[in-house]
Amino acid sequence: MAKHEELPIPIFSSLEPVYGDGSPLEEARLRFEKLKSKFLEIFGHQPDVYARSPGRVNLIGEHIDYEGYSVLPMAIRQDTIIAIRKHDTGESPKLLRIANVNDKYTMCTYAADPDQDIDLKNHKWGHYFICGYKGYNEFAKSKGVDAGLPVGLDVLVDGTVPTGSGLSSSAAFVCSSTIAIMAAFDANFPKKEIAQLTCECERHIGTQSGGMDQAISVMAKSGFAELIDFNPIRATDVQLPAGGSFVILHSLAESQKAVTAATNYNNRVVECRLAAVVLGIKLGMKPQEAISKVKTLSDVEGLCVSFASSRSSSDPVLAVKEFLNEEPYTAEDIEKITEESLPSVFRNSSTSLDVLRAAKHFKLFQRASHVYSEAKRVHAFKDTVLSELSDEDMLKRLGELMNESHYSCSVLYECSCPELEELVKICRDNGALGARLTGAGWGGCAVALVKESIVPQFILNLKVRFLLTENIPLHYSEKFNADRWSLFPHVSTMGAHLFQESFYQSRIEKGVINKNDLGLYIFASKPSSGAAIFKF
Ligand code: NG1
Repeated sequence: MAKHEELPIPIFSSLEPVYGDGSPLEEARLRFEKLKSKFLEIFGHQPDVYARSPGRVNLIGEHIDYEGYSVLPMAIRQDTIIAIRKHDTGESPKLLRIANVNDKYTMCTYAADPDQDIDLKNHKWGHYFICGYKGYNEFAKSKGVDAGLPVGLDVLVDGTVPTGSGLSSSAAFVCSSTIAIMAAFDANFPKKEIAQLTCECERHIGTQSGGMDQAISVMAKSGFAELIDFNPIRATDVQLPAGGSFVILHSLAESQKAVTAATNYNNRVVECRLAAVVLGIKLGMKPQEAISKVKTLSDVEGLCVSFASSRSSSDPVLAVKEFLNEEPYTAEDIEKITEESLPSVFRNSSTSLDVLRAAKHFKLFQRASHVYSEAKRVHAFKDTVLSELSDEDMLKRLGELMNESHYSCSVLYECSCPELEELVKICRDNGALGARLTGAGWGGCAVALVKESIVPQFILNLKVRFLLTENIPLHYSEKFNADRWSLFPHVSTMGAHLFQESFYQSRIEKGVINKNDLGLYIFASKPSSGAAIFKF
């Protein structure tokens, strides 16, 4: 039997295989009906075909996919659905018209030229579709096949993955776009090839994306998290232990990955490359050789491990401690080691040159320590799941690994933010076995591992309850206004306590979110299925 990743994207003629039954199916039916009628209303035609691809939550393995290390995400039920119609080849003008069911996103129109550059300085939501359009063309070329472009396309998008949340709305959009375009051309390929192609084409948006999000969005299987390996891309099913549930919580700080790339996401990619090159040189490579051969920290792991073995260890972090300074490096410090200027080292990557222009210094020790230790935690997580431990002990250990991961992201990789720190702490205070930021960070979501039996209470506490924190004098409680007290009748008899507002309640009161939308910001998720094509 062909391996899962060798199979093409499944094509369904009904929604059940993806959305199951009950309310998720009903909700999906309504979305597809709306998509179809709105498509007709906007474009005056029926769509030819539909594609969907889900968002994901990364359980562990943050900021290591672009360093070549395995990660462990699962798909969530929120997804992006695309309806598409290919124009006849003679039809002109040849345009890509990309509309959205959400009025917040106004229609974007592009020429149908697959070689067009994406205007990175002028970020538009439709750019993500162009990534897929360019990607399909590049992929067809690489296979020596005629992509049949340029051709005009009418496109309508409906996404339910919250944007800027670290749940990969961008990959859900790029993957569903690419698959919809392929389906419109009656093309289909093995999932692992589509995962690779979508990872590469999302880079047209300007982030030096690692590949995890596209891989899980394309290859996910209902009921399983996946261990994703790279080079080549491979997915291994991971059955999560019974009795635990993953709760996803939005910090309400938006993480604008594409806009902040030069100081955040791409900055870390560049710092890791520099850390790897410096380690390579310190461990015996000639500077020129290191610059030309070493792209990621995984490229020098072997050298680091050999060094560690001289100290009876196999931990690459030992080499980091020995050869990298904890103090941040200036560009000049690094150039003394590389014997080449940094703009010259990165001359082929304009997004890396943007990073160099924006950076004051480079924290090589901290970034490398995070990457090597996080890569180990991913395997520890998978080994724990496969171990003989009782479910209870297993969940406890997984929670610990998630907490360690968060600490490393926060302190060594510095990709957290005050809102995520607050949220992670509140999750732990409310009984989560572990909690961590998920995705790129700098805003977006946290994921908490919570015993299934307390999930409803956990969610309720975070949504609406005031938390009892400590005994304090009565006059503090009088600061709360009478209306709010009346929501909590039991409190009036407990005047001598400080009640801290729940994370979300306080934001509702400040008008940051609407209380009717709370379900979008905090929810439990089971592993969902991957990308699909629908032909009805
Ligand atoms: P988000 O921001 O959650 O979509 C990004 C990258 C991933 C990975 C994580 C950090 C893209 C599309 N995704 O995820 O590849 O590097 O950050 O682990 O750039």
